[in-house]
Amino acid sequence: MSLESYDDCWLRYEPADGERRESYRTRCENVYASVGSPELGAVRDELRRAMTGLLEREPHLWQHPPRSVEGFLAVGTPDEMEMIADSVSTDRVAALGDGGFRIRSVEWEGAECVVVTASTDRGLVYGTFHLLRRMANGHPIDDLDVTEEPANHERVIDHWDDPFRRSVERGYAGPSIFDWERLPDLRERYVDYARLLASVGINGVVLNNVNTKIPGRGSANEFVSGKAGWQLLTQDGLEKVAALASVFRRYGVRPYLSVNYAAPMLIDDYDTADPLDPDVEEWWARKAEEVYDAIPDFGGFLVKADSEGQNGPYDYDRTHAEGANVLARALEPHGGRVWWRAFVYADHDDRAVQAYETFEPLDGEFLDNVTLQVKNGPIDFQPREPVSTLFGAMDGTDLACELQITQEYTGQGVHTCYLVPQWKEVLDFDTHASGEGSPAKDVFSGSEGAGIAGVGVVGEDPTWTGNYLSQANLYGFGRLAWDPDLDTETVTDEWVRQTFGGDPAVIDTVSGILHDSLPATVDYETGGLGLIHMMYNGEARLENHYDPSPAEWPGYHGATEDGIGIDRTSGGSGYVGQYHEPVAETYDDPETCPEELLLFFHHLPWEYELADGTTVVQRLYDNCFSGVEVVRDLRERWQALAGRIDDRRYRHVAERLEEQVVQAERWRDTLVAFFYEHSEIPDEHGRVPLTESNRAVPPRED
Ligand code: GCV
Repeated sequence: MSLESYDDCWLRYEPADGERRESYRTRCENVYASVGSPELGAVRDELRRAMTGLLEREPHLWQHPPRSVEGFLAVGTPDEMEMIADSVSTDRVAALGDGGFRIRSVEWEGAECVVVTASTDRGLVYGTFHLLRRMANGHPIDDLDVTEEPANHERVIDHWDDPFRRSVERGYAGPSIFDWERLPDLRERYVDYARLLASVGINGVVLNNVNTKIPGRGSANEFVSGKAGWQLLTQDGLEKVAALASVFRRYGVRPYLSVNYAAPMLIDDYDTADPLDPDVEEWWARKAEEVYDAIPDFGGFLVKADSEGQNGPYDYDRTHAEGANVLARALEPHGGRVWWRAFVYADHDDRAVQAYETFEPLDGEFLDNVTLQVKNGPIDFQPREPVSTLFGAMDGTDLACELQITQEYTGQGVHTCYLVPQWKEVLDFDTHASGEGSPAKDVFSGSEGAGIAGVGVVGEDPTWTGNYLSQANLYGFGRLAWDPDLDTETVTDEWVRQTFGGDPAVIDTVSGILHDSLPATVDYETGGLGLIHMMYNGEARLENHYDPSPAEWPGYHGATEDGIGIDRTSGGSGYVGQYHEPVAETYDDPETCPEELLLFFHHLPWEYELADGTTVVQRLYDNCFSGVEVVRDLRERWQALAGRIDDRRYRHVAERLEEQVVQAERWRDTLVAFFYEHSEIPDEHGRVPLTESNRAVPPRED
């Protein structure tokens, strides 16, 4: 625990094992690190903290290469440090992209050294964290020869934090960590957040919610709802952002802001925000100048336009490209970027088709400093969805994949649901855009303006993430954004070892729990055949999204007495036709469509036979039941760790798994009752109970 009493997450730096510790001490007890830039200050601070933990000795920091010691760690650029220039190929280092680094074990004047080098200071930060990760994982450091560069240029966390109420939309870990009322006063927690982010390679943070206006509260001019994000664009607001930027800068993290499309009206009483109006254009240009005067390394603006009540170019009959480009022109002279979200839906019978229909025709029309940010699936972060059709459809536009780290639909701050396997599926999905072997991840790493964005998960809770095990999702997001080729097992193993130490029984158990958690959630929350939106929404604005309530959403699952699922085939909504061949053909036919997506693409009779002869309804029952069994098993596996990990963390997770079992049972009972009510086909094992308490909640009437 840090002084402010919150968790260190994966940066615990527990003492290394005896044998390993000697080797680490030889090479790292003395540190020769360059000084100067803010990033180097962060490197030195981290090394001091980490080595004190790992080596159980405070390191000695040198300003020149020490000659009286057995070995040392050197961190710096070859330009600044001759000893480093002697130890690595300077050409190779110079060729590294921004953030890339090189680590080598070398002998230098008889001393056993480790060299961490890069061509940029940010690269030194990442290289340092990489070395520390290896040490925290207990790996040897006497024979290192590592070169890494981030695959994706932009690796950003999007906070859905309301700066003035300090709440977090879809946040399950308490209030926002950003205390805007007290800013520009700084807190130690900002530094620790920046450390966590940089340690996994995140290089951007959007500080405020994309919902800059509360839906349903009238037009921009009537905006009354409580001073949301747009106020950060005023002088006072920018001073606060600049203060945060001064912390993040040391860790190579750039700040971004979500802006309301009608900002000229909200801030300066303009009577239009029409992107083609010259006064509006000038307003954005002036605003960008003000922002960059205050924060020279500002990243840019994120915009949710024409979606769920937010203002946008449609208010003026302009396209999204026209809308985005006016902001892009304003940011361009300062090196800034517009992140424009593709999350739009309205008035369409099948919401899945809309993002593609809106944006694909605009391919090539966005300026170079616009990134189109697309959610991983066509609907909305469901436990399982097919991959968005826009990936692979817009090669004239920089695309970013938006993933949701916070668990809006996957058990919120309570359920253990490890999302790395879901994200791997998205990143590895073969779009076939340029024939076989065109994985989606190549789209996000394909250019400087592309990347990966994740909806943030942290809050004031001492665990940061609400559920302790959800820290693994934040960790995994960063690691995959840096290197989407990492396999799930590697990411899991790294996180577990750094978080819980080296006890093999603990590593096996925690890794196994994480591994089995997503399939279980998919099973009890959906029945596992591609159904979506089975959750409770509640009265307008309650939007619980945690409890089960399938009857609320007939348009999303299509359950009728003759069958279930939505027909998105060529004969149905046609969504399937947005994929390249042979994906389209495969999904179009229920015989070839992968079972886990079957009911997303097809409306099928309840007694439709699956490949193994089981009927659809029976498989739905079976999956709901087995999902609960797995969660019970997860709970027991965790209970076997009593006494093997500290009591505080043990109890925290144990309590949440208890709750998850109860909640999974509610999901199961509600869903199977719902399937039974519509199909009138009993479970062949006689397990389906139908009682007043699990009868599906009736649809909302608004
Ligand atoms: C920020 C879903 C969520 C909303 C979210 C929206 C979005 O609808 O429930 O909370 O709003 O997605 O991504 O813009």
